[in-house]
Amino acid sequence: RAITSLEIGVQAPERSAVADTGKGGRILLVDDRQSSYERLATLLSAEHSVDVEPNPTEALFHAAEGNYDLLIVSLDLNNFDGLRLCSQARSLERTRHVPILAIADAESGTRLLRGLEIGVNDYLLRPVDKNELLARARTQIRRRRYTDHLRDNVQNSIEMAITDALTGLHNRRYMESHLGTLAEQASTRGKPLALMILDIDYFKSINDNYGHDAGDDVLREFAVRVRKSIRGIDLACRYGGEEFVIVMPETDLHVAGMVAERLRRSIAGEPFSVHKGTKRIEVTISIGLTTLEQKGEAVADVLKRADMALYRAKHDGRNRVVS
Ligand code: GH3
Ligand code: MG
Ligand code: MG
Ligand code: MG
Repeated sequence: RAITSLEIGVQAPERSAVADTGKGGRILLVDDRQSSYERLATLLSAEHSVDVEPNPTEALFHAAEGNYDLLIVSLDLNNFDGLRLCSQARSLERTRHVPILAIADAESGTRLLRGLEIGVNDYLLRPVDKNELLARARTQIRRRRYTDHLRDNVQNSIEMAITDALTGLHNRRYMESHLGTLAEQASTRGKPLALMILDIDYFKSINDNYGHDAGDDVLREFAVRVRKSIRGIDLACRYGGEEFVIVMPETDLHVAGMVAERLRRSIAGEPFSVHKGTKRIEVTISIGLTTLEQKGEAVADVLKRADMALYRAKHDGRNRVVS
């Protein structure tokens, strides 16, 4: 059954423009008494866009799907316990952060107290006063937007701290903080772990001949091709200037050798576009490959072995995989 939509009045304005007013929110009103929800929806729609859902089971579904800024729940629903909806909304990942404003009869003191205990953010007693309703709704919506904003900022900071800005791959710090864990997991589970170091051949001459920007273009396009060649559980990072490390859990030397060879060919086989596609240049890479040799082996030793293999790949003529 489709949601009862009482979108009376204004459309929700642009989010950024109203971030500090608490107006223009999307509200889901859960109430099964027509006289009550019609009045509340009409009052709220002076500032917000309002959907009404009389059935709490349906309401939970809509709340999870609908990206609401606020749930307003009547605690004196006829056919269902509004408290149960509130507690379910608090436990679902998709609705956990959506504020809840409860509406209750003056006699519902115990239920209200219980509601506040399970995470209802604020409440109003009937008969609901228009200005108080709008003020409390705005406060909750404003707070929600602010905490969303903070959460986004924290998320962005974390991503920036572990990502290489030029290529979008993980950075060296992230790789170094995870390699130990991956090696331990491989050891305890008795699974192989492969690691390769990739280095672009004569990269300095790309910079010298075509400019630093062209060098950056090559690094970016290189990262795109790396991403296409690896699985989701593999860890690819930019280890240094034009040096990359790929860690492949549950991968033995034979399979890793095939992946490395495929990657080498994907680089050498298709020239790289630089200077906005006006110029194409041939690029090759050398790869040093190794695997975790014994349980509990130090990751520094694994890296050293891969680096020695890379050195031999360079020495033997570049554009090759050595293990
Ligand atoms: P080899 O085949 O032995 O690896 O030779 P190479 O020229 O690739 O190696 P070398 O280590 O001599 O040069 C690497 C160059 O990479 C030097 C440095 O200026 C350049 N480089 C490092 N980081 C960046 C970057 O972010 N952008 C660009 N464009 N160049 C970079
Ligand atoms: Mg070098
Ligand atoms: Mg190089
Ligand atoms: Mg290098």
